[in-house]
Amino acid sequence: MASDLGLVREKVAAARSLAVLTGAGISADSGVPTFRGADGLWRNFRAEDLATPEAFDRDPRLVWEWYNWRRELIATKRPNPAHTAVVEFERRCAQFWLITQNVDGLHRSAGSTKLSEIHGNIWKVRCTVCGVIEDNHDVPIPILPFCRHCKGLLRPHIVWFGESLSGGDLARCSAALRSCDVLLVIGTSGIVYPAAGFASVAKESGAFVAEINPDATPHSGLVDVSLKGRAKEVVPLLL
Ligand code: BJW
Ligand code: ZN
Repeated sequence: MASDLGLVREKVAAARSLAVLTGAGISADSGVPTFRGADGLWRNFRAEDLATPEAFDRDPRLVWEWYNWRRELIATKRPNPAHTAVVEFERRCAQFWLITQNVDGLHRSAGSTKLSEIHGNIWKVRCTVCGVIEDNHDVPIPILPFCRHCKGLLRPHIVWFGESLSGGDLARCSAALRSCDVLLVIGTSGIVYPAAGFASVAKESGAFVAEINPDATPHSGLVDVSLKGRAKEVVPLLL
């Protein structure tokens, strides 16, 4: 681990273009539950059952109650040293891009500015009728919430299963993955597409790819180095 750590640190320091992909594991160290695994239950619901357009059409109140519960929880959480280290990577490397699957906004709170929140943001709402997207930090949000412009039903501005990611985000991420010298993959189970394919894209484009995760993942076999450990302990050591 010590020599692997040194190697990744050297690669990061020498990178002219650095990309970082994060998942729920980086926020687990701030106290935000992950989606999967032993502690990975969101109040006894599986993301696959509630995070779908069909679930929202069927029972928007239930889905909004789930999001209210999560907004209440996330509102009390703060970025941890791994989020702060990612901000420092951005400051040090001229060509930097952060791709996060997390919707909690903790990377932005920490100070990251060059990022794609590819699954959206829990602090934004979108009108199901006129499509307007607005910041909304109400905790709790009134159920059901309606658009102040057209009175249409609001939904979380989040990418649910079966929905497409934004084309702009995908293009930006693809450019970063194809051009980076180094990709750090932090705290993701690597099973939700398209993000699950991002490490392969970087690897096939010649990048050095390192994973930081306490557990093995589908990425572990393809990356150059797997650093086994918690994000808040390992990522700051890469500075
Ligand atoms: C730590 C740690 C510590 C813990 N430090 N690490 C078959 C094949 C391929 C694709 C599909 C398929 N069937 C369906 C699909 C498509 C589907 C998909 O991928 N499904 C898979 C489940 C198979 N994908 C989609 O639908 C996407 N859209 C799309 O592809 O459009 C085109 C299309 C549509 C339909 C069919 C085919 C193509 C959209 C995906 C949107 C996902 N959104 C969610 C929910 C958002 C809801 C919300 O948050 O409110 O986003 S799913 C959920 O998983 C959430 C996460 O961002 C995402 C990834 O999870 P993540 O971050 O990896 O978390 P965990 O919990 O899984 O893992 C945590 C990790 O941290 C673990 O490894 C721990 O070990 C580690 N860890 N402590 C470091 N301290
Ligand atoms: Zn509207």
